[in-house]
Amino acid sequence: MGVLDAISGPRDLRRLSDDELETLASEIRDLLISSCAPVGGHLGPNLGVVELTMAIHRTFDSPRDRVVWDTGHQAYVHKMLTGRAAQFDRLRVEGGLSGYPSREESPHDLVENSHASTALSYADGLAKAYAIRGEDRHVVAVIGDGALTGGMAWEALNNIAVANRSKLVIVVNDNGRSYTPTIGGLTTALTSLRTSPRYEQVLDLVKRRLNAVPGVGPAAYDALHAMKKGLKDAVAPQGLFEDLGLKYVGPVDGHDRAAVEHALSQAKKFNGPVIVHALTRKGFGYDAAERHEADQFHQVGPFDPDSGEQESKGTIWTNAFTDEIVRIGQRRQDVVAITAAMMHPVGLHQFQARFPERTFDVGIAEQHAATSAAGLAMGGLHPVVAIYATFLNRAFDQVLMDCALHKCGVTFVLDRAGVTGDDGASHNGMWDMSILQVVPGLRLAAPRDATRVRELLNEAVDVEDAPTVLRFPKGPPPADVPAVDTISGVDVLVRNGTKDVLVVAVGAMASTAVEVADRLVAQGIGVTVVDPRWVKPVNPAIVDLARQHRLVVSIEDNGETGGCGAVLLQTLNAAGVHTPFQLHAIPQQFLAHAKRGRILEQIGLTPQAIALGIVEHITALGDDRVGRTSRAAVDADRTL
Ligand SMILES: Cc1ncc(C[n+]2csc(CCOP(=O)(O)OP(=O)(O)O)c2C)c(N)n1
Repeated sequence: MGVLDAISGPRDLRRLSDDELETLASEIRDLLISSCAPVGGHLGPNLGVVELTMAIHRTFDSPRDRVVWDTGHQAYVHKMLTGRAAQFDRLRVEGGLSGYPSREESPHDLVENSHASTALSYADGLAKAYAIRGEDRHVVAVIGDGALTGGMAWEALNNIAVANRSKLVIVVNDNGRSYTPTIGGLTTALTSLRTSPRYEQVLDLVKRRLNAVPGVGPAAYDALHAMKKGLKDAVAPQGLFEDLGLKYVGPVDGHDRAAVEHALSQAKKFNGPVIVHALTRKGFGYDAAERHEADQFHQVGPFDPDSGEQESKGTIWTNAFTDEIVRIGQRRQDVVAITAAMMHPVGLHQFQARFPERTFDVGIAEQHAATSAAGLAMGGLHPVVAIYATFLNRAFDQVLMDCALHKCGVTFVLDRAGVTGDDGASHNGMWDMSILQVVPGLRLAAPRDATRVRELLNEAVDVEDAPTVLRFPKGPPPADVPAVDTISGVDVLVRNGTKDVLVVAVGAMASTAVEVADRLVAQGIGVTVVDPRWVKPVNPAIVDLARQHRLVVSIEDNGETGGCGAVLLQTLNAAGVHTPFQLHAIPQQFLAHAKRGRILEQIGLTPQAIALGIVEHITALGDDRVGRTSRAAVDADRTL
């Protein structure tokens, strides 16, 4: 039996010897590697926080003291130390452990958000609540240097700096990287703090002397702090956090557990907000991860644990964007690209390699990305902002007021739209087409295949007087779905028999719609399938087509409320077209993690379920075709 097997909660850590703790760290690393190998996950960040997490749980008393993980992707070790190590064989699989903290799993988990840069605000609120309620509890927020580039983190720091009663310890886990190296002035400042050995040596000396004095507490700490401030001015003049008025301990070697514990204990004794600056290495202890240049296994797919070789993802939707944006960049000198700390995942790396001066990594700062893009557009360029669909939520007001109100020609490219699956509720890109519907003037395109990604991207960057958006899903694109006809910009994908059902397929749901059509045609139902390509604004050709059919069906991989189907229905009503309508979309719920295909099955976004729904609806419509359609419904039950 290993040391980890005997850990049922953080308190068990306290009785371990130094040797046992070292063994534990290596067992944790082995389990991280073996459990990520088959399913992938955030291996690199977790390898980097093994000692840090052990130190936190030895110093604080979770769940009474609260530990808030920013983003939450680095909480695997925390899960192992809070009694869940045995469940790691079911990490990130349906019904198994989530890849993020999960309140359902454990009272040690609190924030399961996964959108970055929120931990300090949660922690600020928690610590204030405990102070007001007179509860003697500490709050520990762990935030990476990447997440620290997000605006919310700075809004929180501004408030925390004056929250003197807050028993709040902010651990800055500084590995110098988001996916790729973190960029910006903040990083430069952190680097200066990190690389001032003289400062550290002297500080260590001071600390040791102080600790030799019995009863180290706030007073001694203050003395230390005052001395440190003087030193800092001499050797680290940028004093990032202290200039904000925040107490600062560090930098400390985040892989030296004892040193981290020492720093955390100092911070804990202070009983006010303190920053502990820990230096770590992403992927630490696993050669393949440490050597991996693109992201040090930040988010790895399935891989061979011995060689570290990753399974090929094959062709994904993103690849079409990657190629086409380079082509556009060659032909248009005014096109510039922005990523929010995700150069490779959103496919901008080749554009960056070709046009480094026209590529901006703004850090985890989607709001800034959007408004900076507005500025770039006002300055005569055409920015392409490539982000994951779920993270656009962050920048809604910036898209609305800063881009759209000012009629700025900015193109947003939303990757991982629709159901993404494995990463759970907060990563599904199921909100974008609803929130964007309310933006006046904005044009939204949903490509159905890789060819349409290229086509629509070119059309989007030609729009100079309004924001444009392109959204496409995770994973491999379907084989191209050819059009049999085009009506005023609307592609007709299937036209078969009588005009019974008009299926309006949004983006990636087009190939599903074509399969639906096959099933309906087999039942003797006439179907037209169209792909509007541009789904906002609604193309008047769709209104005309809807008038000519007996049932309109819309299919989209976006939330059902306020999405394309809902707006189409509203548009039809306004035009006096009262053709019966059936909407297929994602139910407006937070979806638990599972494979994308499984979730689509569960929510009924499969060809079989949609076809069945249509047959039932057509049957219920009755009239002169009742005989035929009821027969169809019976057949459908049997064969669909
Ligand atoms: C708002 C938002 N944008 C983008 C992401 C995607 N993302 C997840 S982790 C990460 C990098 C985080 O870097 P850091 O905070 O330094 O943590 P590390 O993995 O280095 O420990 C990014 C960009 C996100 N989770 N949230």
